[in-house]
Amino acid sequence: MKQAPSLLLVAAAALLPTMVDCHTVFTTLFVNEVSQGDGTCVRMSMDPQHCVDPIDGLDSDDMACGVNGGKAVAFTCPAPTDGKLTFEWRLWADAEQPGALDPSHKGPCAVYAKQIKNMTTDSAAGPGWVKLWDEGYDDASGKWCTEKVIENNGLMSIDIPKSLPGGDWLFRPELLALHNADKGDPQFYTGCAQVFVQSDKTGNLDVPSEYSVSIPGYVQADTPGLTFNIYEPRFPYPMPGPKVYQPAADSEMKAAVASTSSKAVQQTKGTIPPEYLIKNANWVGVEVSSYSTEDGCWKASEACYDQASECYDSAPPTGGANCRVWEEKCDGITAACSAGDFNGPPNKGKKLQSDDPAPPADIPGAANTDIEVRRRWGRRGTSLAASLS
Ligand SMILES: *[C@@H]1O[C@H](CO)[C@@H](O)[C@H](O)[C@H]1NC(C)=O
Ligand SMILES: [Cu+2]
Repeated sequence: MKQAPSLLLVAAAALLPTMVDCHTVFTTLFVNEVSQGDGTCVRMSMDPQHCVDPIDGLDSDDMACGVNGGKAVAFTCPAPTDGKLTFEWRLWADAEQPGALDPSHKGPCAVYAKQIKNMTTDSAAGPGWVKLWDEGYDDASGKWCTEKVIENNGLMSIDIPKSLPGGDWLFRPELLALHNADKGDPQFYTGCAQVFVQSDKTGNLDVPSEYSVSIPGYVQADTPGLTFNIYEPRFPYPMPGPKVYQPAADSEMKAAVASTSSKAVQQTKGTIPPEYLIKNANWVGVEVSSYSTEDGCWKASEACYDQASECYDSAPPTGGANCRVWEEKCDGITAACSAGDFNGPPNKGKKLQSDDPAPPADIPGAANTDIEVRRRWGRRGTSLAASLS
């Protein structure tokens, strides 16, 4: 039974030499169930052949936001203070084939977050990470978290805790596959979403040290949750990493947010230009300058193709479908120039049809809602007890 997956892999690899084996990659962020577009605001490996691979080395800086995750992407997606974030995992980055994760990849999931002062220059790797949610093995359903992610078509959601201070944040979904953990090979998958939290709270998240960890550094090869044998399990599963931080319910959170102001912090960096005609991951195409001469026409054609090149060069493994749509616009300008129509551009300012795929299925509810509800009940219970005594 344990041999089957690897035989399948060998067979598949022989048939399709370019096919990547069945790991996974975080490709797409949804804010309040709205897709931000494949790769938009997402730090992922830029290598199409290896973007779905697990992180190589527990002490690697890639543990923070994945391969190439140390470099900011151009866009940071805004989200309301208690907004819902959904992370989509895929077997194939460009969704050329469906699927989120191979069923053999059983293990826990988590979402971490880190407050960022400067998205361009601050390091993702290093201290300051808090865990907002995790789930390991669910006794009631007999399922690992990764199995639930597969059932949810690769979608994993959390609510942003209301009391997180506003500004730039990295949100880091994490899957840990334990199918080879008994052989010393726990497989971490991660990436990061750049999110601007729109809150009227400002200041630094300064949490008690037991909640805040450094990534890499928060797990070691001998951490019990990383050596767990899923074929001969001895539950409960020891969840790796720090305790989950529940700022909305914790009184220390008030102290954690240094100052408050009455206005929501305005995003100034990493905004997506509103006038774009089409977007591909972290690139947008903007209209070329108007022209009324032959020379101007050819210059516009060239400027259009220059943007297309930037699009392809910046496209992550989720693909360049919208770069091709943009290129067709350039072909249209070129055709007009060739035909002697030197007034343009044609269809000036017209939005182009975007190929962003819809979510693969219904988006699941936030996984950390349970925690909040339980805490609220807990508090209500306490105050009820107080009023009765
Ligand atoms: C981040 O740092 C860079 C380089 O020092 C600077 O140009 C940029 O303005 C900074 N951004 C913010 C939001 O402070
Ligand atoms: Cu794998």
